Amino acid sequence: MPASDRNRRLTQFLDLLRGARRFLLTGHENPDGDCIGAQVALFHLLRALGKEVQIGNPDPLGRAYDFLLRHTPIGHLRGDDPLPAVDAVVLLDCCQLSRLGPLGRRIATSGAKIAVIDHHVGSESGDGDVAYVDPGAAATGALVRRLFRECSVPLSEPAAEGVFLSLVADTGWFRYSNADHEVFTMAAELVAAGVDGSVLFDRLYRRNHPDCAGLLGTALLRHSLRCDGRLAIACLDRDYMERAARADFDTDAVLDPLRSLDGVEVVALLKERFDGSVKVSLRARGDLDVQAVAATWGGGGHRKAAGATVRLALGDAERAVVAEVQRALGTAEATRP
Ligand SMILES: [Mn+2]
Repeated sequence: MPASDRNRRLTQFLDLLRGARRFLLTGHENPDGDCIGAQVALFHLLRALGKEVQIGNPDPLGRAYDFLLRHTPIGHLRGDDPLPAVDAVVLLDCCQLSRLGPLGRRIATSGAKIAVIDHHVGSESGDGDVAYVDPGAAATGALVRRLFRECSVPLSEPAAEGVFLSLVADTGWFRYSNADHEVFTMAAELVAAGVDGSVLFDRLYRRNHPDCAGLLGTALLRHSLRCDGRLAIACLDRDYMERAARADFDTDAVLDPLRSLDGVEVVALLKERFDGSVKVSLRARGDLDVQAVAATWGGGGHRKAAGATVRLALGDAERAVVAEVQRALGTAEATRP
């Protein structure tokens, strides 16, 4: 996108931010660390600008994130809860109301202006009346950090904690290839603003339910290597997902050990949902563009991390994913013992 276009879009976005008085911040179903961290930071930016603001997500806050509540109210809007009267709804870390389930349909008919802040490819053409989008940004929280500067608002400690959560969530604690100069520069500012990374790490990952070790082990035992060892795939059925939900186990923890295997270029995690559809999460280590693979089923994301919902039974979804990854890798299928 030409720079003039980008500037025009940012100006439109800032005009809406300044013009509206009452805001609802929301995001995709099962909000992750980037989505929630960006919401927390934007909450404090808008409050500093004198706005009325509330956060209402389509799903309840995961237990790992409950420490954020000491500074920031993070609500959950059920399908039949009344929508708060607001002038603008801000979608963070996604661009389509369809990603919000029933809540999205109610927002669509509410008459509120829709603003999008996102870093996924193609989000300019989502449901936002205005959109602040940069696919080059490592996290949505990084975009909110830039908005603090645009609005000349200094970072408060609660806002800094939100941005830091976003950055670590989407860069795998600064290990992924998207951990660029901006990420490390921001991280230094956030630490200067009072964030303690090691305390945050303990709060996020070291308060797990005792069942989580067994759940991780079970999921890892279910993996298989396909496509001549270049694809690691694990399928989690509904029964497993119910047990994971009871222990609030973040199944994304399964991805990294699989990605660590020598020769593995793609990891696919398939989760059977309660409605019978299958959520496919894809991660790439090499050059393969998993966003293009996810697009086969109408999904999206980034080159190295993408997802889609597949409307097939779990076994059929597994076959479809193997076939699609195999096509993308341009290799013959060979299953290792
Ligand atoms: Mn993100």
